[in-house]
Amino acid sequence: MTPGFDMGARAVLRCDLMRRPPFSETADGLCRRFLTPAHKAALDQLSVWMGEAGMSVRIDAAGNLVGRYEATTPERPALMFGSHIDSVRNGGAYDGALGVTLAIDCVEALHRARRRLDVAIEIVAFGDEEGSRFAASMGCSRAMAGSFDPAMLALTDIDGVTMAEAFSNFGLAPDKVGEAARACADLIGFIEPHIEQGPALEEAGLAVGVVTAIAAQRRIRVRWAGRAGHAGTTPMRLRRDPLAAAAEAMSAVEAHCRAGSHGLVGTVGQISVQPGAFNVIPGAATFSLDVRAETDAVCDAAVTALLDRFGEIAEARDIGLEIERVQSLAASPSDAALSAALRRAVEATVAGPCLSLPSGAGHDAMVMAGLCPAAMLFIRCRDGLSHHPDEHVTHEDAAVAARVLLAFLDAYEGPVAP
Ligand code: HGY
Ligand code: MN
Ligand code: MN
Repeated sequence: MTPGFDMGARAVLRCDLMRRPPFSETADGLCRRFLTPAHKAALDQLSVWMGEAGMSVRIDAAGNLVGRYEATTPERPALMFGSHIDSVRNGGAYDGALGVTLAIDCVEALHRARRRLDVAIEIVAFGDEEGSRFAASMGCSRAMAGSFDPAMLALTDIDGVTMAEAFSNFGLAPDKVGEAARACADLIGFIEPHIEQGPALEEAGLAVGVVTAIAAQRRIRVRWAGRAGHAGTTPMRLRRDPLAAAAEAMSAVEAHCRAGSHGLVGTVGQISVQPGAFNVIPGAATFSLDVRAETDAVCDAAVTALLDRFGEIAEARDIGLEIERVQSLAASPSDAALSAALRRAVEATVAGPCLSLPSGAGHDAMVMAGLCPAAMLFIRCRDGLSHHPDEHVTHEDAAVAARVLLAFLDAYEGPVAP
């Protein structure tokens, strides 16, 4: 099928366009947080592109953009494609957004060829996957999957704005977010095209691969409370320094996870210190802990071991310790039938076998798996780098991914109803 535009390459260029204001809150590096004007601008732009692809569009009660390309007969259940369009601070242009722009390229190719399938096609742009504005993540796919926790509405951003206020400011009723939930009968399956954000495809010399499972993920906030004091007059033997305790704990995270298996990783990405003055011994220190592994059992065993170690450190240093479990995402195996169909599409598109690989990164697909069968197509990214301005995808790899998605649709012989 020759759609008359460079499928895949255009998807990359559209992500490049959206890495700058007004689609980014900052000019130096992409920052597109949930329910901000940058998010709104991205929704408006994607709505235009979806409309050009022959889709009807709507914003659901959770702020998700949902495009729909009707089947040969109206009101058929849909195969849904998509990903998130929010970003981490100083993030890359393709993490999430490429999954949406690639899907739009594919639908536009069908539209230009005046083709319709027995199933409808929907494309979703989830507004909050990263949790870069409010602490818990995946709020939008949770709303669509019917698992949104209203307690999230009380979370505040760095400026003290609650998620509820952010919804209201965006023109959405916070008490109606749950209305975004879809019925199982609406969706046959969810396919998330996404950059790999890791080195496996590049090491294998492959443009695309199919995800076997998404890692279990635990997010925990760890607070250490000591006693502030004068940096010059307080002897070391009399100190109860919470930052020193936190530093010992952070080293323990690295050592434990380095020695782990089953893809165990542990990350301290945020740390804050009070009062944070040059000449004051800290009174309090707080850090974030992100622990992941291929299975829930390995992930939970690591969390237990680390929290026990933190307790030992706190006791030995006479430091207060408070543990706040922020989020827990279960390991999510991909749907076997959808993944097999994706693998067939890959093998029909590129010479050679299709690589199947796990995802250490979390994705909306792990939440959507609670609503319908879910699978993921990974696209190679340079050096496996992501969550970084130098995140890079080649036009050629994106074109391969677009052809795979079209081959998947072309050959789709699955159920036309869930
Ligand atoms: O943190 C993650 O794995 C994803 O990028 N939100
Ligand atoms: Mn991400
Ligand atoms: Mn992502």
